[in-house]
Amino acid sequence: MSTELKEKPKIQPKVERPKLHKVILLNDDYTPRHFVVRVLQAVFRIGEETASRIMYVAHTRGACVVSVYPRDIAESKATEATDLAKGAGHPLQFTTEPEE
Ligand code: TYC
Repeated sequence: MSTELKEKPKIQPKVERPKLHKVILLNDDYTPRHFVVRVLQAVFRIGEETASRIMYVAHTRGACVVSVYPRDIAESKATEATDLAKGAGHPLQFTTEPEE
């Protein structure tokens, strides 16, 4: 009988990390810029300078990624921000999509 030590095959459990989802701010022609900045600050807990930069990118390019989160958090933040704007009579929209 061989006493040779055989290396055990390493079993790697295949656990896929759930994809993060992007929250995307969409531009529109009506929502005042300062309101967009305020919503970003309130819902995404970011400073005025960062919020202004994100708002300006969406304003000039049509859309801007605000942040990434696990799917349920991304969706609830997008809904919260869109509803906040709707409640104030603005058409501001946020969407989500999975990261590549
Ligand atoms: N385009 C808007 C305006 O000129 C401002 C705005 C910026 C609206 C970014 C939405 O995601 C947005 N008043």
